Order: sequence, then structure tokens, then C-alpha cells
Amino acid sequence: TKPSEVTPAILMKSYACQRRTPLKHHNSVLTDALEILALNAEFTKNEGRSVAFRRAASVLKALPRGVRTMDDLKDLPCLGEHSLRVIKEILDAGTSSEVEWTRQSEQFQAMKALTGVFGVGVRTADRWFREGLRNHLDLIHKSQKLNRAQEAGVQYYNDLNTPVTKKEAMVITVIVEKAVNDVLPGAIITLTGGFRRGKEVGHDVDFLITHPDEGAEEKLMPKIVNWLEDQGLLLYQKTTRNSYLENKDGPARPACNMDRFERCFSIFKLERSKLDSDTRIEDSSYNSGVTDGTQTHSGSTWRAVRVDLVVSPYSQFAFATLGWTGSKLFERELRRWAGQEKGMSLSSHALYDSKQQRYLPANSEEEIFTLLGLEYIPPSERNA
Ligand code: 8DG
Ligand code: MN
Ligand code: MN
Repeated sequence: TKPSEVTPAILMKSYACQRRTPLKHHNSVLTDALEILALNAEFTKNEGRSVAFRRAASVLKALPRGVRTMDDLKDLPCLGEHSLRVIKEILDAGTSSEVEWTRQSEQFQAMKALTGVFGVGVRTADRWFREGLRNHLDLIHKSQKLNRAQEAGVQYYNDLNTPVTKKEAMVITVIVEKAVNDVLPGAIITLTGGFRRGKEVGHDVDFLITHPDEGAEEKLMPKIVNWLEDQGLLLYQKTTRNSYLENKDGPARPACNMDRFERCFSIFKLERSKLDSDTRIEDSSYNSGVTDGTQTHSGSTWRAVRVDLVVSPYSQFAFATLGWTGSKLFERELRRWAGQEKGMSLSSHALYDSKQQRYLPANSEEEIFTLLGLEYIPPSERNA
């Protein structure tokens, strides 16, 4: 081989937050496979294994070209023995027997179907699976006892499993902006989550709300919820009040990535007439009425959409924005970087420096990256 034909080695940093990961990449056959195994590990409560597969997939997403031979993977971080074995099988044979077996397995399919119901987590799904339930219809037919969230999850199952389009997200943004500005003029509304990262579709629409006057945002959520409810825009909502206290909670990293902001997990009733006629989906599955007993309404004038609303004090807004933009792996890696490499602890509320024993304030995401000693990665490249 002439020197000019040698592909240059790729310098791949080992933390996802040190890398740029675009939405569209060149290795989706491989990453889809690894993410099936990650999901299955999650379903079987094997968190370590799940993260390992997700990190491996994420490295492949950051590659500038498609992997064709095992040689292309030389010197790449985060690729464990198991992931390499799966990749090799796919490169050699087109598919991985382990992935295909997993995909077909009764447990995987049932767990996927059951956790696909709003309000159902892995723990509940696992219990139901062991009780013989296999999908959302079994929840109705076997008259399973459900909480309020799960009731809504079953009722709006089809809509909630229909991806939310960017168009729909924009319509909901206009509604949320109107609601928030009506109850608190001067408030700032930011679209976060996958849509901020440039995704074309999402499973929900995420918003972060703040106000430049610190304190003005207190108890804001019930007012927003009342406004929305008065307009008949909410099919379901559960509001949780702010429980963050800097001194009480201390710098310790929370056990899970749940933060303590005032928040509302909701289901919006989105009028289809609010969408432009050219984007109207004429598909008959789109709210076409009762087909399997889960949707109680008929006709196609509206659909259910999951919306997450979060209210942050202005002083925590940069941290909240960074924390709610995702991706989930990117967030996880940011926290791991902060802890393991910087002796700091990062949350959606604050950054604490353990050496200096003080909080490091920041007014923008850029400042937080700088405080962490990281190159700034824009939202569209946080699709780790
Ligand atoms: P998607 O909705 O299109 O599927 O993707 P997403 O927007 O990236 O996922 P998401 O589940 O809506 O989560 C958005 C971000 O919010 C994610 O990076 C993690 C962050 N987040 C927190 N706290 C919490 C929390 O308590 N629950 C959830 N689900 N997400 C949280 O910072
Ligand atoms: Mn989202
Ligand atoms: Mn969300």
C-alpha cells in the first residue's frame, strides 16, 4: 500500500462528552444491533452491561465513515470483547445470532411492549411479564390494576407510540409559549430534549421554563397547568414541586438522573386543525377511532402527545438546559467526566468542585463546558 492510501488513524476520545456525535452517522446497522443488546441488558436489570453496549454504539456513531473491517476499529475506545464479537459477526455474516435471538425472544418483545406504555418502568414490566402479561392489551383484558399514569398510557397507547413530528413540536411550542407568557410575562421558554439536538421526531416534547427575576418562577407550574386545563388542552398531568435545596441535598451526585425541579409530566390534546393541511397525516391509523379498545374517542380531530415541562430558577438555567438537552448517554458521560476526571459533581442544578469545596456558577452551557475543561459541543452534536 502506498502511504497515501493508508487511512489515517482516528483519534477517538473515550468520553462521549469529548466527542462530536451527529444525529446521522454511518454505522446504524451496527449501532442498532448493539442498542438491542443494551436495551435487553436494561430489561434484565444489568445496568453495567447496558452502559457498556451504549458506549460502544456511541463510539461507532462518532466515526466519520462506515466500518467495513475489524481493522477499522483499531485503537478505538469503549469496544469491549462482547461488542467486538457482535460487530465481527455482523461484518462477516450480515447479522448477529445473539442480536437476532434477543430481538425474537418472548421476554424482550414483552418487555418492549410493556415498557412502551406510559407510566410503566422496567420493574413493573418485569413483574407483569412474570405474571404472564405480554402487551398493553393484556393489561385491559386481564383487568390489571393500573395507576393513573398507566391508565392514560393504555388509553392513549396508539397516539403515544406514534412519533411526534417536528411540526407538532412547533405547534405545541406556540401553545406553551402562550400559556407561560399569559401567567408570567417575561418568562423564557426553551425547547430541550431531542428536538433541540435536531431530531426529526421524538417520543415527547421537552420544555424548560425560567424567568430573569430569580424567584418569579416559584410555584409557576400550577398556574401553567391551570391555564392549559382551562383551555381543555390536557388529557393527563402530574406536577411535582421543586424539592431542591442546595444545602440539604449537598453536592452529592443523585443516585439516578432524576432532578428536583418543579416539573410536569403531561399528555397534551393536540388539535389536528392546528397543523397545516399539508402536514396532516391521512394515515388511517392516525386517531382513526376504536380499533383495539385502547382509544376511547373516535374521529380524527385531535391526538395525544407527551409533553414534559420543567421550571428552573434563572441561576440554575444553564445547568438545567445542559441537563435536559441530552442525549441520555451524553449526560451520563458529562457526569462521569466531571466526577472521575475533574473531582467535580455535575447535576441539572449545579456544578460543585470538591477540591475547592464550592459551587461553580455558570450563565451558559459554554461556560459549563469551560469549567469542566471540555471543548464546547453544540446540541446537534450531542447525539451520543
Ligand atoms: P426523545 O424524547 O425524542 O425520545 O429523546 P430525548 O428528548 O433525548 O429523551 P427524553 O426522555 O425526553 O429526555 C430528555 C432529557 O431530559 C434527557 O437527556 C435526560 C433529561 N432528564 C433530566 N431529568 C430527567 C428525568 O427526571 N426524567 C427524564 N425522562 N429525563 C430527564 O435531566
Ligand atoms: Mn424528549
Ligand atoms: Mn422527556
